[in-house]
Amino acid sequence: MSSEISMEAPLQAVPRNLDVDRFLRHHLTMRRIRAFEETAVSSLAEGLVKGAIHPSIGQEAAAAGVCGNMAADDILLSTHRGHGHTLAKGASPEAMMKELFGREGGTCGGKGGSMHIADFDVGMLGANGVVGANINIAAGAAHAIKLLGQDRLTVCIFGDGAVNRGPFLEGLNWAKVFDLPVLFVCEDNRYSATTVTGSVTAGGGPADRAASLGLAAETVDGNDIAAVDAVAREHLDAVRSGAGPRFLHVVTYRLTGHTAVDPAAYRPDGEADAEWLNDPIGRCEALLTAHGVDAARLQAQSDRARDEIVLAYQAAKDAPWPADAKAFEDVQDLGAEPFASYRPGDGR
Ligand SMILES: Cc1ncc(C[n+]2csc(CCOP(=O)(O)OP(=O)(O)O)c2C)c(N)n1
Ligand SMILES: [Mg+2]
Repeated sequence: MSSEISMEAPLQAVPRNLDVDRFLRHHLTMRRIRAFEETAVSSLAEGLVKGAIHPSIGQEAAAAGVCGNMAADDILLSTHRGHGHTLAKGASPEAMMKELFGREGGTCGGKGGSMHIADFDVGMLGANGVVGANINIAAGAAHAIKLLGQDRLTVCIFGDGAVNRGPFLEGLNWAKVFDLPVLFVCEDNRYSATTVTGSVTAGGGPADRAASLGLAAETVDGNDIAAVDAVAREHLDAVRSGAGPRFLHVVTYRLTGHTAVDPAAYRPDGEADAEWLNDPIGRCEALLTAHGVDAARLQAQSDRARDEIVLAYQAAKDAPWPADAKAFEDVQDLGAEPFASYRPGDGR
């Protein structure tokens, strides 16, 4: 596996009048996500990451194109594969790396880890380890926005596996019945852990299911940053202007295993190698090159992203462990057993 750019990456139809600065920003976001996750994977091997991590390597255009178009006070719900979404929404890579390492200064004080990263300061309500559970939380957040009469929206990103769970029906139905300001985004990497999702999904797929509930739904090539950017903006604008819930089916591919330690031996030989030619970062770089951006500029952006993540890694590694007493902060029902009789340091 390599994240080197293939200069043979297929060129998408080159849009005229490309806003180069806009796509340089998307490129930097994708490079930051890639660097963050490659560093997280190597840090896991070093024993620094506590718990599992689920890389989104290969899926960065979905994060950049959707979350990069959200307003600062819009609300985001993500999944177990949420580093990219969280970074693109504006969370600090240093605080996120500390969170992965379980250290003080992590976005959740080191108590959440990768699968429960939340950063309310940037409107990121949480990653979620329960497949599909974020869909109903997103409907609730959108309902709150509507009841409060606020001018913001909710984006809920979930995987293709989530469309086969009950909350998909419950959350989309609720959102449509109450005309809530929420954009549902199915980030379809074609696998649900070790299962090819299409082999266990009846009917026409995610967009058809959403359309059956009356949501305007669109499918887009999720490795084409120009397409994701355009379609996400259109749907976010519509939701923001009061059109009710909408649905995006973003088709991409998971270039790594399900977790960082999964060799993905269940895949057909050569499948992932072929998909590396469709790497969204390579395609974005080809797009920018076709619009006159020189290789040195792209390399400078990659170096900048890499340097930033090296600093985040070092800061996380040097950060202290949280004080024992912090384990009892932000915990509900402190008066109930086992907490009532438990004191920091007990039983260790
Ligand atoms: C309710 C529930 N069932 C099963 C699992 C175990 N599990 C973790 S990730 C995963 C696959 C999810 O696939 P998808 O929604 O496509 O997300 P992806 O991992 O591809 O990003 C499963 C089955 C879980 N976390 N939650
Ligand atoms: Mg999937």
